[in-house]
Amino acid sequence: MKYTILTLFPDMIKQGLNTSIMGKAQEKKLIQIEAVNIRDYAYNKHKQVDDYPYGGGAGMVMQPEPIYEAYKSVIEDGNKTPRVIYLTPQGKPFNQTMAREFSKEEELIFLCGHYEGVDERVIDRIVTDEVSIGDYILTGGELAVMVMIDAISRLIPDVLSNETSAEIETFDDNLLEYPQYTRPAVFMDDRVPDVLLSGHHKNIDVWRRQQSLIRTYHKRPDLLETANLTEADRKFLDK
Ligand code: 6GU
Repeated sequence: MKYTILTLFPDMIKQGLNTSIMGKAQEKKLIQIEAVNIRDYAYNKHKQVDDYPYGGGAGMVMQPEPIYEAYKSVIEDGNKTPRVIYLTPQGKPFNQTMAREFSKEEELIFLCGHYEGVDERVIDRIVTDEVSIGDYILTGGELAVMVMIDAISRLIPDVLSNETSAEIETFDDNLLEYPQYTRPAVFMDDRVPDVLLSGHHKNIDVWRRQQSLIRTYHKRPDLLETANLTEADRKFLDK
């Protein structure tokens, strides 16, 4: 997967994704991250990339030309152009289903806005997807891009090791994950549930499924509306 990020703060992206699993994934060439500085495509000698909003009002608006030029610099000639994701609180809420869908692409371009926004005309021309990472306002799209790249990349084959596999986890059936325990078996008089020490794999699976259901019911009941529930799950929840 190749990610190209159009941003005013390329170092923020580079540094933020240089460590841990994202750093390893880059070393192993499973993902490639290119951060393009929009300011390099500024039109005037002061390297200015924003201006006052037409019609007045607070703040500054990012001008269309530098963004368009930055975009053109990364687009190769050909009939298939990559999706261009604009990070904005007005976008479609990002979730695991979207992460899975994006992870199947060969290349993604992200546009990070700043200030009060981006001139609408360049959004109309280059953006294919508008995405938000939640109902709150960030100062810029950079943190949101890092969140998306992390969530997408861990679904790409071989980015996670077997030990950290993404095969079974929270949201796979739209349910939260069951609780986990490790040694010691007793911590401050609190014992690990007996079933987990029993070695009885069938019982462990049943217990874990029930824990997932209980947790989801208490912490995120909204998820149960669209969860993949079996007949046994429904019986258990009815009790
Ligand atoms: Cl994607 N961008 C910005 N600037 N703020 C946000 C956001 C994105 N998602 C939530 N708040």
